[in-house]
Amino acid sequence: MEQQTNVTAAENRETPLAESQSWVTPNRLFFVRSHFDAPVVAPDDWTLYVGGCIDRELELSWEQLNSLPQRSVFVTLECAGNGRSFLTKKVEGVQWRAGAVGHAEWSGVPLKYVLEQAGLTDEAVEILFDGADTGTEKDHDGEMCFARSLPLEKALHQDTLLATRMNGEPLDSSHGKPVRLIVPGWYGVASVKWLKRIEAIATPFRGYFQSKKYTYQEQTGSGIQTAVVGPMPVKSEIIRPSDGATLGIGTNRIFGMAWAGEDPVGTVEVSVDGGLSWRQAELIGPRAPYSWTLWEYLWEVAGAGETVLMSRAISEGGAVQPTRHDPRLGGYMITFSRRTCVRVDPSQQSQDSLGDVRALHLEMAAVAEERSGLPLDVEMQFEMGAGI
Ligand SMILES: Nc1nc2c(c(=O)[nH]1)N[C@H]1C(S)=C(S)[C@@H](COP(=O)(O)O)O[C@H]1N2
Ligand SMILES: [Mo]
Repeated sequence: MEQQTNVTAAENRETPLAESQSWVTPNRLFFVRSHFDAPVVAPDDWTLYVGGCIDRELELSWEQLNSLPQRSVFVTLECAGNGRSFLTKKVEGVQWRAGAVGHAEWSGVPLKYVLEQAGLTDEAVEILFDGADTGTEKDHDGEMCFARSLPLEKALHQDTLLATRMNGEPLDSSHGKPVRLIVPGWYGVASVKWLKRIEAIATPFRGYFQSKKYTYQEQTGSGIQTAVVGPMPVKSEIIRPSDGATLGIGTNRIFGMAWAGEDPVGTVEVSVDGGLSWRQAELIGPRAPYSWTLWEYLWEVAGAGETVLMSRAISEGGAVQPTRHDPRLGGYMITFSRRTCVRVDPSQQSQDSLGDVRALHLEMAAVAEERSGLPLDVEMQFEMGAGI
């Protein structure tokens, strides 16, 4: 008889953005980034150990965790290496195209309730999170688990969750079943999956995924320093038309999404002349902290030719998406406005219209209705920093 394994193979898979219609990415389409094989952990066998600089050690069971108050937050999760294949100077790592990003409603227990139960001592400076997945990397000696830390302020924020559900469904094994961390507004690497251990630590963590990988160079007053990938900067993507597409004379719809880390998106601008001039796009549907916003621009095309489309997002706080990749960022934080080359064929007619917006609203309403039937104990507020 074949031996039963307690892992499923490591997997990296993109969200098919070109087919995106909705504000929420369906679970089955949501990108996956796993460095090691995914451990298979049943909720009944799961416990969460909490130790380190705390007053009371805890070992929480699945039931104990779920008896704590719950919260839901809509969050865009993006891998810090998303878009790496678009860099002109190749950098090692997964050669992602644009799809290592997705947007979901995450539900679970705010981490702060568990940390409050444990009681942080004055020595604690960071909270360290261990996943149950282990493996090796070629530039590291021996086996390790996936581990990352957070500064206290972010760990204690009410929206930082020990998440057990994704779009109302229990987490599946690729996304961290049964419990993962969700760190809203930060690159995906902070949101440790298959969470099994939390430790309050007295010195900053320098583990593999925090000091060897997921770092970049930063210019400071005292020279160049190494910084750890954390909050996501502002970024937008053109989803349709695709690069190399042929369009017709008439109205052509340019559609995409934009996100700005902890900030809501303020505005999105579109250029139909390779970045010489910019016009304002229309934002569609909800605009919220941590969440991407869908946008569109109806482009009236009178004549044949080839041109370059670009989009540029500006956060509510005024941060502007860059047009170039800063080489100091290496293979991470790839947010520059990319060029979408299109050709207008004078023998074709285009009649895209805002009718699509209505379809989108109907679809979002249907998702909301379906969601309201689920036994979610959620607090939803529309204030800054409180999800949507
Ligand atoms: N335990 C564990 N957590 C992890 C990872 C991992 O390999 N192991 N990958 C991280 C990275 S780099 C990203 S981008 C996100 C991806 O989350 P997803 O697979 O649910 O989309 O999970 C993060 N959490
Ligand atoms: Mo990632």
